[in-house]
Amino acid sequence: MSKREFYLSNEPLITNLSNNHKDKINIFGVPFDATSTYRIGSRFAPNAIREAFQNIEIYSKRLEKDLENVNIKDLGNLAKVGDINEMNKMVEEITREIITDGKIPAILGGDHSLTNGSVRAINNCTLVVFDAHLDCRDEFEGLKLSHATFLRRLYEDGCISNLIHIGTRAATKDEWDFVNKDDITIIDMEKIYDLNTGLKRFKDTLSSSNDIYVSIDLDVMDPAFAPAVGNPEANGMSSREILEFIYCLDDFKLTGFDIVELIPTYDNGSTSALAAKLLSELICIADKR
Ligand SMILES: [Mn+2]
Repeated sequence: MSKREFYLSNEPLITNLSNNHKDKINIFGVPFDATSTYRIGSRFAPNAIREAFQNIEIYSKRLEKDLENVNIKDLGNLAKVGDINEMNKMVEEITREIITDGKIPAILGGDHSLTNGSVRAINNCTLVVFDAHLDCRDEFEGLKLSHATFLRRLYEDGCISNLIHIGTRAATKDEWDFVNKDDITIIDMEKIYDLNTGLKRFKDTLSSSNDIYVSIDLDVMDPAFAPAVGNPEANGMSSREILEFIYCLDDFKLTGFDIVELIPTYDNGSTSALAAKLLSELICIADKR
């Protein structure tokens, strides 16, 4: 091995931590925030999450798994585009390639609209969304497709067999009416005031699920835990609460996941540290598959 190979790294990429085995988890970033309607800057989040990830402990005591022994391949960031349809098309195609190769996509946003691309690459998935907002508006500020409407588009297009929405607390009357359906489970904030009841409801709903895709909008968190998000909403989840929900996934088959809506310019470090922790625990769970 040359000194160049030995001493230099290709940071900020999270690279293969061990080259002895084939990679299983494929990370890519989507530096796209063109549909953000309040604070902008989530385009800078993929590299901020990578940097935080490289500075946390990656042995999971809870899951008894050491990420030092998991083969993670970081594919880098999506080419910069300003058009949501173009971004969605690229994200869908990349996600489909990763899944067809038998690997698990771990996507770092970007604003939440990227999920409109990734979920379309999976047939009939169970979609688990952590988000303060329902993102089920019919249109928002003149856009039919944006980070505030994409979930309605996915549902209307029949891309989801089952939707579980967790941490919900901010939506219009029209959106609350829209999600009152048999194949949509809403575990809103009031349903997790008693955490064990909320977790049981989550596990019961998951038990009939096949391919599970998890999308975490960091604004599901209380702003005290994660202040650096695009649209902060009071009365959200604590770090402990979201992690307990994530650990429920350990018994199920995880097909892919994304973490979105971090705005590094508003961060004191706490939001990216949480994003990195969620990334590391989700990789542990995905690698078990
Ligand atoms: Mn949101």
